[in-house]
Amino acid sequence: MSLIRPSEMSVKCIILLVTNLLYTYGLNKNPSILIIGAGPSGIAAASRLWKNNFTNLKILEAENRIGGRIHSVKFGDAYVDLGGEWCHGEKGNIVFDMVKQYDILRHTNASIQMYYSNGTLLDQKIYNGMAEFAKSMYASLNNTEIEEKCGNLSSIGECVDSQFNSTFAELYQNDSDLQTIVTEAKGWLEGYILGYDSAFTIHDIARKSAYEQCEGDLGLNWNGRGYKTILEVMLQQYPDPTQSLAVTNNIILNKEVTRIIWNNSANHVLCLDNTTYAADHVIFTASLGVLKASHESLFQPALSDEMVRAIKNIGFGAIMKIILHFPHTWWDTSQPYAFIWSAADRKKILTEFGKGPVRNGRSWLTENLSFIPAENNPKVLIGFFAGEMVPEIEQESNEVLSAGCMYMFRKFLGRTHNNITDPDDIIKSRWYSNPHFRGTYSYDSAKNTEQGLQNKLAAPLLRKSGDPAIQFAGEATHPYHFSTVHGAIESGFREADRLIHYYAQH
Ligand SMILES: Cc1cc2nc3c(=O)[nH]c(=O)nc-3n(C[C@H](O)[C@H](O)[C@H](O)COP(=O)(O)OP(=O)(O)OC[C@H]3O[C@@H](n4cnc5c(N)ncnc54)[C@H](O)[C@@H]3O)c2cc1C
Ligand SMILES: *[C@@H]1O[C@H](CO)[C@@H](O)[C@H](O)[C@H]1NC(C)=O
Ligand SMILES: *[C@@H]1O[C@H](CO)[C@@H](O)[C@H](O)[C@H]1NC(C)=O
Ligand SMILES: *[C@@H]1O[C@H](CO)[C@@H](O)[C@H](O)[C@H]1NC(C)=O
Ligand SMILES: *[C@@H]1O[C@H](CO)[C@@H](O)[C@H](O)[C@H]1NC(C)=O
Ligand SMILES: *[C@@H]1O[C@H](CO)[C@@H](O)[C@H](O)[C@H]1NC(C)=O
Ligand SMILES: *[C@@H]1O[C@H](CO)[C@@H](O)[C@H](O)[C@H]1NC(C)=O
Ligand SMILES: *[C@@H]1O[C@H](CO)[C@@H](O)[C@H](O)[C@H]1NC(C)=O
Ligand SMILES: *[C@@H]1O[C@H](CO)[C@@H](O)[C@H](O)[C@H]1NC(C)=O
Ligand SMILES: *[C@@H]1O[C@H](CO)[C@@H](O)[C@H](O)[C@H]1NC(C)=O
Ligand SMILES: *[C@@H]1O[C@H](CO)[C@@H](O)[C@H](O)[C@H]1NC(C)=O
Ligand SMILES: CC(=O)N[C@H]1CO[C@H](CO)[C@@H](O)[C@@H]1O
Repeated sequence: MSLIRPSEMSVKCIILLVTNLLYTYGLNKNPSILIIGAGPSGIAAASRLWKNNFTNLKILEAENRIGGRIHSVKFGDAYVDLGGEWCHGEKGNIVFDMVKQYDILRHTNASIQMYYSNGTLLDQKIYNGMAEFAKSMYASLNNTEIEEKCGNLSSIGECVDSQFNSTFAELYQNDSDLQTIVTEAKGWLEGYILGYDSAFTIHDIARKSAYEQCEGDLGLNWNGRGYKTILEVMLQQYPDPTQSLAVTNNIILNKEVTRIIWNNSANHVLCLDNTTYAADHVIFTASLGVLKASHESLFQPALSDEMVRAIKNIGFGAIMKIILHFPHTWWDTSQPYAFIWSAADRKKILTEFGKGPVRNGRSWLTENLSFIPAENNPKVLIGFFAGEMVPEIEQESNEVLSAGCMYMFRKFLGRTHNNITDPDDIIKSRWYSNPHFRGTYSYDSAKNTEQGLQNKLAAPLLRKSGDPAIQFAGEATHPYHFSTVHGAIESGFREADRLIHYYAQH
């Protein structure tokens, strides 16, 4: 029998390994972590934890793809985005910072050409006046004149209603044609505002919001690569795919979580397919829409009253995109289009084009529409709808949607554009009806008077030991960048850092 003495070398190795583990995990353990949702916040949290050697990690995703409300689809010559599309700002924007070295982002031409339903191009000053007016409605812009008039009003809608006529009457006092058109364009203006906040009505959008814009260009586009690029950057698949983080192997798709049970020692996660997972920590990232619909069944024990109040009182609505591909380009690809219905043409639709949703005598085709040319994708137009009819428009067939868009293009653009042809392909978003989202992004609601609701939504559920049991990330948990991809990513990093710091101290 011979005693094998370990070599000096391997002893050193073992000591090094043990020290390393102790150093990295303090308690000499690699805690088990479940991240629920593989949208930008979940991917951000997973990638940061992974790079910090927290490898006992799984991501459970209900959809059959990663990305969540980032959904870039190859369509035509490039990628288009059914969800998040633009990087909003440069300074203090984590998305901008992560990709600036790669020179991908491009400026978007935001100068909209407005067409009137009699087929004429309207003077640029109408759009400029509308955009200026829309901006002035937000209290954060400190417009003293508007503040004097709207200072006591809680919603953007009330301020628009009270200021619209007088503002434009003054602006266009010598031009009754312009005054008529502007009055008819009020609905479009509402839709323009709804697009920023994804509410169903501007009467629910708070004038005073905690949202903070990043300085710089608010409409940077991905030049046909899609917003998915930011996921590839976080997962180190871009620019060099061979550097891909192995955490991608730990993403489990088609895995809808139905219940999260926790106590002072453990978390237990149940899924729709009856599988179960145990974990030391859970990071929950599903949308505020999912929380509104299911928080009662999702969490055991129930969430605190304070948290439930935040879930109820932060706003969550929906916008919609209809994306059309044509056999050839018949429009001007350099700028977006907006369509203003005359009161007479608005009435005519119901007899001229009777298909699709109608509410209170209004056709879905008058619901706040704009079309923008897709970048690097000359045969594709992206249409935006906003307002209370979005849930119904989502349900409509592609045939009706495409016929409706064509009816509109011919009416507004027929006089000025040649060769308008029917599309040969169409895709559309369905964020509201998808139970894994139930809408598009969060906003500060005019009905709410409490400050800092986003922070209440972000508060982790702690064990008696102070150990975080359930953490919350996602755009709606960001105190001032909510509703955006950069906000979602910052919230994911925040929750990863919470665990990293916790284990550095314990
Ligand atoms: C139409 C549209 C346009 C937008 N435009 C912009 C824009 O131009 N710029 C911008 O910055 N932002 C934009 N946004 C907002 C931005 O896309 C979102 O703020 C961001 O993607 C949210 O990321 P998240 O990780 O918080 O949530 P999500 O992306 O929703 O990720 C959460 C994930 O959780 C999954 N999930 C849900 N329930 C469960 C469950 N029970 N079990 C397991 N998984 C579950 C979901 O499938 C999803 O993948 C837009 C969004 C939409 C929809
Ligand atoms: C992760 O572990 C590796 C090797 O075990 C080590 O070299 C590295 O420094 C660790 N990273 C961090 C962030 O702790
Ligand atoms: C359309 O309406 C505008 C505004 O009233 C008017 O200036 C223009 O001449 C009209 N165009 C046609 C073709 O009727
Ligand atoms: C508006 O005023 C507030 C408080 O005085 C200030 O913090 C903020 O920077 C101002 N915003 C703008 C856009 O000037
Ligand atoms: C706003 O409310 C205050 C206090 O109730 C009142 O004094 C002031 O006149 C109101 N201002 C406007 C513009 O209504
Ligand atoms: C603004 O003008 C429209 C149309 O002329 C009218 O119906 C509405 O009552 C006016 N609103 C206000 C607040 O004066
Ligand atoms: C309207 O016309 C009057 C008289 O011609 C002129 O003094 C005024 O400046 C004009 N207003 C605008 C907004 O153009
Ligand atoms: C805590 O939850 C775990 C997992 O569901 C369970 O096994 C354990 O018995 C629970 N502990 C207490 C004290 O309830
Ligand atoms: C899960 O379990 C329930 C109750 O036992 C059963 O009705 C259901 O069919 C199961 N679902 C799957 C996907 O196995
Ligand atoms: C942007 O739009 C304006 C006017 O709407 C147009 O004159 C200009 O050429 C466009 N710029 C680019 C870069 O396409
Ligand atoms: C537009 O139509 C005319 C006549 O049919 C044709 O000669 C021309 O090539 C078409 N242009 C495009 C861009 O398809
Ligand atoms: C042009 C138009 O119909 N605009 C509508 C936009 O959406 C709001 C809210 O649903 C409606 O009130 C407007 O009429």
